[in-house]
Amino acid sequence: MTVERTLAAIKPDALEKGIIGELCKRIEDANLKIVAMRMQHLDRARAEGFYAVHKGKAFFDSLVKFMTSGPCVVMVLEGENAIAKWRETMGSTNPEEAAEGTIRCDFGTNIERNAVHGSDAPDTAKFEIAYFFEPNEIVKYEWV
Ligand code: IDP
Ligand code: MG
Repeated sequence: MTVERTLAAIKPDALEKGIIGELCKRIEDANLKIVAMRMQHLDRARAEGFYAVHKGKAFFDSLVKFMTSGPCVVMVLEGENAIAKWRETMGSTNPEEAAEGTIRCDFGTNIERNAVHGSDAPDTAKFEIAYFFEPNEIVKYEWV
């Protein structure tokens, strides 16, 4: 087991639903520690840069529009196998295919408005964390 960090985001659809607290609770219940957190309303350039890997795909323009439609909560999560664990806690991209009890199953509206984001691999986690946070914005504390 290795301690990892991953970038998580609560997307604008989840803020509209008033479930920030519920989602933070699920994060901590999954033994993932929130070590950085900020509310941020992405502008177009910021959202396009974040999702650059999807540029050219049919859903890209709509995704950018959605992600800039309201604020997000961006976070760094830390824990053992944090990247895979957060992906499991979120569930599949399409809420209709997401396993029962996952966030996207419980709160996703459709394949685009799916409540949360999570990095998918160590290299993307590194890029995405640095995209939103300076090293000195990531804090250290122990659970006792
Ligand atoms: P992920 O968020 O589960 O990693 P990705 O394939 O990386 O899924 O897609 C990024 C985001 O783009 C998704 O979370 C979702 O909001 C949106 N998205 C992905 N596929 C589609 C699609 O087929 N139609 C509309 N939106 C999509
Ligand atoms: Mg992805």
